[in-house]
Amino acid sequence: MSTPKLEYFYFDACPFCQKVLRVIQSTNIKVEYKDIMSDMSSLERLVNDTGRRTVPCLYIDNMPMHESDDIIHWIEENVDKLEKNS
Ligand SMILES: N[C@@H](CCC(=O)N[C@@H](CS)C(=O)NCC(=O)O)C(=O)O
Repeated sequence: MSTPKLEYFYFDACPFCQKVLRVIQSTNIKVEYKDIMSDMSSLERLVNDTGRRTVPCLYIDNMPMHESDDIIHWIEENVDKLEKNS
């Protein structure tokens, strides 16, 4: 089975995003970063898909997940099957 594609929507000054980022970095999982402050197409996609501009949001195979604690919990539960950076 292939590993899920992960896209991480965030902006730098968001403390909830930083909390999730620390887990992304410590687990070394591979994500595509989507900075909604510098990339308007990512912001538009987030708003179109979720009706909100709230971050952090982790897209798991194109399914958006909000809430930093839920995202961290999901990463910790699934870390063994996620692709890592080389
Ligand atoms: N309970 C949420 C809080 C997320 C949150 O408040 N994010 C702020 C940035 S720090 C935000 O995106 N605010 C803009 C909005 O919700 O429209 C979490 O833990 O992820």
